[in-house]
Amino acid sequence: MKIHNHLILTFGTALMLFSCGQQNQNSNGALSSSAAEKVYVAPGEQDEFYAFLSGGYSGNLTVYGLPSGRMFKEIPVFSQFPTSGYGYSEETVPMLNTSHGFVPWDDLHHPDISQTNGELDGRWIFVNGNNTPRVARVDLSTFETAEIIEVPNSAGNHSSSFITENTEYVVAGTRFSVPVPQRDMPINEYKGNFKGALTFISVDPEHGHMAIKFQLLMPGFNYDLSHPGRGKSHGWFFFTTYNTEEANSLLEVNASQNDKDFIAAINWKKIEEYVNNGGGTKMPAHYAHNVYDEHSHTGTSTMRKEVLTVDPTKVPGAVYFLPTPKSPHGCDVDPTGQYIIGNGKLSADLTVHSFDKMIAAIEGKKFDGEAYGIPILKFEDVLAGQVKSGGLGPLHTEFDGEGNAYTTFFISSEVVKWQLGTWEVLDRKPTYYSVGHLMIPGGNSRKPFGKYVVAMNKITKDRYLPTGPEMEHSAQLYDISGDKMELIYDFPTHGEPHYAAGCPAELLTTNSKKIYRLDENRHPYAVTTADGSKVIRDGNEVHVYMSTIRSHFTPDNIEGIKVGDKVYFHITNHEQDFDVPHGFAILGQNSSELLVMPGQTKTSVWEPNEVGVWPFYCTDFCSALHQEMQGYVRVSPANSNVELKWSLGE
Ligand code: CUK
Ligand code: CUA
Repeated sequence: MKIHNHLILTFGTALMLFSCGQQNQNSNGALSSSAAEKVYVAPGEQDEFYAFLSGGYSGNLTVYGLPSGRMFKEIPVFSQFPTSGYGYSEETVPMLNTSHGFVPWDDLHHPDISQTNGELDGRWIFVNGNNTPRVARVDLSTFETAEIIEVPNSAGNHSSSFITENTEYVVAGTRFSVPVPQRDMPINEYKGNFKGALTFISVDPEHGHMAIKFQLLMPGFNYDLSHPGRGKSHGWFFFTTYNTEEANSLLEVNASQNDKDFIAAINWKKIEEYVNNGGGTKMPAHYAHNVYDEHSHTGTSTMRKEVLTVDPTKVPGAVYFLPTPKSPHGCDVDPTGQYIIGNGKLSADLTVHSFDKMIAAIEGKKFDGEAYGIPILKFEDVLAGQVKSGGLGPLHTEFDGEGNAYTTFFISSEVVKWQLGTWEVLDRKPTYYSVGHLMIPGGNSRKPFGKYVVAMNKITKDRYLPTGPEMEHSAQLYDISGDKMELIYDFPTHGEPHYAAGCPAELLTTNSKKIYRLDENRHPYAVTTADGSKVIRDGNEVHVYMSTIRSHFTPDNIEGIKVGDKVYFHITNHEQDFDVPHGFAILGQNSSELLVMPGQTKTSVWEPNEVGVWPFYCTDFCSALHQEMQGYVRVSPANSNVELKWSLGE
């Protein structure tokens, strides 16, 4: 066994050194016909699982099927997306509003599906925006972004957006500590002065609406990743830290000085009780809260002015530090809630803490000093065990629900399977190459579904036909139903996936929305009847109330528009059939097309700057007469007296 491990490690090391060349590194498994059968989903058949992969710097979330690796959809969240008009249409622009103005991009890292009693309930998926700190909620009945809340006093919202086991809270921990409140001060006075905000955002159990409940103002470390307690540890949340040195320059050296950093254990129930009893300090803040209404098909952005902050030293018994070697990245909790795994990225060993031991040490008041008034527990007192992995650069761990854990190793490019409790390494398989996160459907819950691991790799190189200097990242699918992992498939991903979340297909298909009901359309500019179309002038603003049905726009001829007008096309799609959107685009429009779902209303603004007769058309091939789905707008000089009129079929 040991020799076997060594052989594979050498192989992995060789890959690191020589992987720029062409090699045939397919294992027999990936080429065998049984592997092909395992991933083959025949035409017309459907996948067993959904997988939601973060899109990283694409700002979006992508939806795949497992085991086929087929991409079904890209859901725009933090980025403008011309495919649907998200972030371009008047209704969706407010979703990207922030205290810094309209920010049409972010870096999306960690999807997490809502839970009830520690099991996936498939209602929503939460994602974080890393750069301009935000948390979004995507509705899994519509697969659309339903809400985005900005996180004040935070920077690099990375230890996010993980949820507690009844979706009581979604967390947002700051990667970069910053002055709180923000102010003009010398950077080299960081140490002792910057703060790291851990934000707990409550989630309304019925509608999912988010609100910042409190922000815990922690010492100025970097809060990297987090996971909730579950089962016995429900009520706690765990965050890895690095840069406990509080360095502000050349962190690759200066933040690697301490032998151990910490996992911060937060008893959020205790803090919740404290704030419910009037604890905490209200601090002026400035952050956007954007909510999309499914009936008006419109987002609204509200600026919030205040946030409740909590000083951890004021709530005894709520916050502890667990020493963890060595600049830990991933912070993962097993399905029972007993084990908290810290992946020290500069260490070969994985550190596993025991929840029971942590509680015993707290009760015994066995502390090893404190940091900024927060008690530090003794490493040996909380340690459950160490996994002598033989790998290098551990990043993230997931669980199969059968007592096994799977950890990714970035440097040695592999996934290592090990056993909880014995800490014994059971299997290891190479990844191609340099794996970051991995995902098992339900792997971050009390009830993982096992069966597959998806490894999300940072370097693609020779896996696919070259596409210039830039290659899409590559995911790899392993069958984990047997004792040994088997690599069965590669598929390209979009953007840079970090984490992912997966669930059985039937959890979502039963509630999946097919149309928006026209009789429930509450959009102020909707046209809900066949003869309701009109064009209204209000100064130099013109509102076109337009409807669509296969295969025409009503109206399709408009005259009396003038140069200098601001023309709002409010398009209502009268279809009430599944999968029949219509699109809208007009020549010279300074935004994207619209894609309007059945029963929905969407608005595009056009400011014509030249006289002429300008065509518009439907962008989605909706019927045999789709090419006939077109119209004209006549634009006259600013001082013209051409009368406003509109028609269809005249
Ligand atoms: S991070 Cu990307 S591989 Cu943002 Cu979860 Cu570890
Ligand atoms: Cu409507 Cu094409």
